[in-house]
Amino acid sequence: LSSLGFMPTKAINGKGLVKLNGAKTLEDMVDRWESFNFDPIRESQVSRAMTRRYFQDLDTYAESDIVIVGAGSCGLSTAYMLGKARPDLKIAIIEASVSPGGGAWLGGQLFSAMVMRKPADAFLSDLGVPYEDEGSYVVVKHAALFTSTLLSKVLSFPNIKLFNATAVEDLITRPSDKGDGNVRIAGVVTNWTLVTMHHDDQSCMDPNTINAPLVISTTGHDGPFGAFCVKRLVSMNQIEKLGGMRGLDMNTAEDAIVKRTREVVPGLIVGGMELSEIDGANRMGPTFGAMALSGVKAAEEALKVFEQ
Ligand code: AHZ
Repeated sequence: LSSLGFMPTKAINGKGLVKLNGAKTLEDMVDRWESFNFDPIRESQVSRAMTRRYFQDLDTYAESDIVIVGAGSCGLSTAYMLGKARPDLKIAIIEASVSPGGGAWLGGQLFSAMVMRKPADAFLSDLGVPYEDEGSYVVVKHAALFTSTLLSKVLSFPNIKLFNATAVEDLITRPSDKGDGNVRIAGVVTNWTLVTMHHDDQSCMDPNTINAPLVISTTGHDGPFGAFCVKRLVSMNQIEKLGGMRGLDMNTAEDAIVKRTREVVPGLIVGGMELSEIDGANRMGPTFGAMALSGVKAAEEALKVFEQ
């Protein structure tokens, strides 16, 4: 078996505990395919195994400490830093698409390799993603290696739940503590993305909510689902207007995005390319260092809120 490159595995029982007694290893299966069979199951067990956990998660995360909107490279980097630093915080990630990863998982893979300018190599080293050093920048051999490693780490944190195929369609607000007519953000309104996309031709589709003292928005630049939270801030009169993303300039864009990662209104931190819309910053195209480091900074800003 080892010649096939398999290592003996440990089975995981229904409670998520490692169970060694009586569990088959891959070695047990070799050359025994004639007598092979799976343990029996009833279809409803599969349904219940999935839905019980999903609805338990909806219940658990209805009150979260932090909601991250968008599971692109910035949102996932933010989640990774927060998951490492604060295993005590309940963190929900809401991703409109079925597939997490945002642009890093989509266009980022078209030429396979992913470029990160230094000093973002520090993030890759922390994550354990190998790269080639090209002097002022580094190259990961495939963008999918970056995103899948980041995702696997994020999803392994017991205090982080990713709700994908779910869109944030509004923000929950409360009057600002200052009594100045402004608001602080106090959570998000969500819906399954397919429902969100059909508000014009279907009726009566009640959304769901998550209360949280802090929302971190990393929904990318404007598009069908992009820049969601900053656009909503304009329509609710919390910022006057958007600056609009400017043309491509890698050098100015990446510095600006990291530097401008901040709490834009009380309770709402914005990171990644969504910032380019609010501030009128340049885009950087296919270099991802600013997304990782904006995530590091967004996490740092979030930790300040919880240390107050
Ligand atoms: O599906 C979106 C994507 O996965 C998700 N999203 C957007 N609106 C949402 C909503 N509710 C839930 N209302 C929502 N999810 O947010 C994710 C954004 O990921 P992204 O990769 O687009 O943004 P990012 O800021 O993490 O990374 C930007 C990557 C880019 S774009 C770019 C350029 O155009 O020049 N360069 C880089 C590096």
